[in-house]
Amino acid sequence: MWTQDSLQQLVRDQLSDYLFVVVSNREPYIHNHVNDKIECIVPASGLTVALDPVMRACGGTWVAHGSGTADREVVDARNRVLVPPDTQNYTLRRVWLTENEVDKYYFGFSNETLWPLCHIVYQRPEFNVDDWNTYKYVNRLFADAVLDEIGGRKAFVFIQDYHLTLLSRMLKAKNHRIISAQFWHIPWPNREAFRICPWQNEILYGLLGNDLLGFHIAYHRNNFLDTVDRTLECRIDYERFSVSHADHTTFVSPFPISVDFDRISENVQKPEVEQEMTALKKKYGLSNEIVGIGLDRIDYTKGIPERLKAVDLLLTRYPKYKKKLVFFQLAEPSRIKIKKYQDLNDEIDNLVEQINSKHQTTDWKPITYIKEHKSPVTLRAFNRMARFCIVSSLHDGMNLVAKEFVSSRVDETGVLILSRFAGAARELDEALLINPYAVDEIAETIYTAIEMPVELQKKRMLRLRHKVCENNIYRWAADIITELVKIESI
Ligand code: ADQ
Repeated sequence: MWTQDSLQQLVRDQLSDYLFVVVSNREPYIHNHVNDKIECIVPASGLTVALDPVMRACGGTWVAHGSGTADREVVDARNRVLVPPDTQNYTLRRVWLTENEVDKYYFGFSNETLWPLCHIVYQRPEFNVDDWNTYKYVNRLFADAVLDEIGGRKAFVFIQDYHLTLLSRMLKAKNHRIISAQFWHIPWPNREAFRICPWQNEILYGLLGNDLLGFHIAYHRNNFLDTVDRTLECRIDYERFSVSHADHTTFVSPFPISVDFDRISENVQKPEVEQEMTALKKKYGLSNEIVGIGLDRIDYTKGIPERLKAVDLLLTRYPKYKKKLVFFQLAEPSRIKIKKYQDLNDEIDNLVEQINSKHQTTDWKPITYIKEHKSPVTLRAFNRMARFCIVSSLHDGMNLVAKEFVSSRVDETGVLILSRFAGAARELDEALLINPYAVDEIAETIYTAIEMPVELQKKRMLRLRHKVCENNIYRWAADIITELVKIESI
């Protein structure tokens, strides 16, 4: 079983000569001005939520875009600040970007091109050459910051996600003592989907600058290898899952990401979570209602309208649940500068209003929509109060909400309803699996979840908890580090 301590030991034993550097677009802690104070928040991002415990264990430096309104005020002369605020285990080095750069590199190329390209949810990607040029330029800005942190030392650079596909080659061109791994947090689509990208060669070539490339599941790894095979002149070894291109070899493997099971299981039992549950019950007038939850960034990949329609259908088909069921949709607005996200926000607002006005009575409404960022304590409280949690992603790399729900269920009850098209479904097959496009199927599955006897809930939940406990976030990081060390010694 991997723990924070055993991961720390692994890093000490295997990487002691190396500086450990994580690079991502999103920063793990954001400082914002709130009224007259500076407040530090943890963003709603699966990537940062997963990697923070790894950095707490490993120490080192995390390089990321400084996006908070007060970020510049808390850094030193080299743009660094120690985080987490209470324990200060590692350094956060902030990279500054102009509004124009953020528009084109982040909202543009990353989220209007690569995001819809890799998620097959029938949203057409935009291909804009200006965005692409800015994306290249911003990758260079990140490379400069990372190289500055490393100096001439040996370093293990762990690059995150689709915002930084060109980084590894930029780093290695300047410092050959760098080893790099990159983890792709979203799905990799089939080659027919990827080949429409006018810059596919540059992106694939960029990613193959890494020594190790990780995906959540073997299916995404296989799609990637197939894409490379059809696009670049290269040699693929399907025994070792490696790609040799020019004079460099990249190993490509699945590493299913996870959460800090022990920490969540411990935190949900703290008095502040109990107090929050009491406060929430009072605020929303709950006594013996059946509570369902959905908990997401507002994104068109997460299938939020589909699940709300399923709640509507359930109540139409089984009116006995009227006044008995309350579904809480917690949702943090995300990428709101992009038109498709604005439209989705409007669609959800309208749906909630329509469904509530169709079913509500004087003292009850079926859906409570909480559209804001919530603290971990509040999220844990909802996870504990829920009879069922719906994760209905139309396509998702992994989905940590599912694993957080399981980790929170210290009482071993509760039912997870999980999309077959989320990477998490490969592991968590004791959940009730759904096709998220089939509203009728979701509605019937909610019915099954509500009616499931406690003994059966426990049987399934125990198995789920066992899996998430064993395949925790420390194991994910340890597997990547172990693989990298193996590659280094080949
Ligand atoms: P995301 O698409 O960001 O991650 P996910 O894995 O579901 O998605 O994580 C979302 C995180 O945001 C969770 O930790 C959740 O608790 C939190 N959150 C949701 N709503 C919130 C709210 N209202 N307030 C505060 N926090 C909230 C990407 C990929 C995923 C992959 C992760 C990690 O899209 O497939 O699982 O990276 O690799």
